[in-house]
Amino acid sequence: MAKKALNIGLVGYGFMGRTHAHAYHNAAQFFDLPLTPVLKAVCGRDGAKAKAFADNWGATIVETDWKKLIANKEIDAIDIVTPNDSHAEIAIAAAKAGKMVLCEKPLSLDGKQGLEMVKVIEKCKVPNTVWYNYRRVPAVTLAKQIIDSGKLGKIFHYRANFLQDWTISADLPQGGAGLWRLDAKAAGSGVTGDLLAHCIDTAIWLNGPLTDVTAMTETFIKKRTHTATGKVQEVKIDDACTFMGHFENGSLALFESTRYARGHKALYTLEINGENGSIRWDLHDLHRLQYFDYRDEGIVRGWRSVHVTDGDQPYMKNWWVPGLQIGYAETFTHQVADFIRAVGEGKPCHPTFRDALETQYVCDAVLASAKSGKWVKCKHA
Ligand code: SOE
Repeated sequence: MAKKALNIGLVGYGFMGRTHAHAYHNAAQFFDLPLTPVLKAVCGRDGAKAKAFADNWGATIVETDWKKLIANKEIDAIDIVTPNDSHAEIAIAAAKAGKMVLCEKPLSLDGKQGLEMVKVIEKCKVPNTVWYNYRRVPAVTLAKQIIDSGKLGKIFHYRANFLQDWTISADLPQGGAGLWRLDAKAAGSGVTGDLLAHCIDTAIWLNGPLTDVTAMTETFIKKRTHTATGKVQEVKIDDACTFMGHFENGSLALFESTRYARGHKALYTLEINGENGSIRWDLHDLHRLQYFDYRDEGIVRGWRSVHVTDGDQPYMKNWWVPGLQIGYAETFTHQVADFIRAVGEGKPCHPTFRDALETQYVCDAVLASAKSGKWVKCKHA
């Protein structure tokens, strides 16, 4: 018997919109879900572009006003893939209208705004999640299982990098499609909210809360033409950010992100070192987990490169036969599948808005420390 549909209204149709649309298309084909996700509507300011996107992905409703989309009774869930400065208004209105809300990361411009969103979403008791997709790379989920099993023992270090190189040209304007990430008004911050937020979300998930941080940021290109005004304006985002900190479990944190690491496109790497072992992961080789166990017999002790494609490894029994890998797109499919299962079971789908607020608070502390030059304590969600 055909399963009941869960109708999605997508607000925004850029790069992230495509990743989500693709996931709605294949989640029910690969995972046994209690409801079938259906990308029913697409909303965007440019009606022609929204229609082209909708036609491409089989959505039948096109809107240019997200308020109308939210008011539409056929829509069960609102998925927000707009620039960061509109997440709060749309998410709050959607929750108040009783819709489920899926929000692209980062949750908000800052912790203050994020807290407002969490209050409303929890008061309205609507299912919610934030798309920190890297948790759902099978190798990263496997890292979580290994850490939680206690195999690494006491944790000493957690380090992560997210390196890119796409903003090195001084000719690149700030603002507008794709480039809103360079405009502090639209983005809230630079690499801290865009890239380090991913690293922080994964770190908290794998290693628990951060307590305090000391950071430095740099804006290498101080002025850029703004797409909206055509004028040369000050750049207010952080182009690069490095921070150190402490985790509640006593381990030390070391994080770095930049859009000025020539040669690196999206190099997210993480490493965790415990008393018995270590784990290392790299987005450019995302289906492998590097694992070292000190307790191995001495003559064969060394780093193992685990090819995470086997049916008993996270998510993989739903895909191909062992040895054949999946990629970036499927992390979004996993999030859709997990969200719909959670809805079916009446359970939260992590990261929830509240989980994402914890990340937002760390970002706030990082930016405050970079400004003051002092250690800053992290608030907790
Ligand atoms: C920025 O280039 C970006 O697209 C981020 O916004 C995404 O969250 C990250 O996953 C890849 O890089």
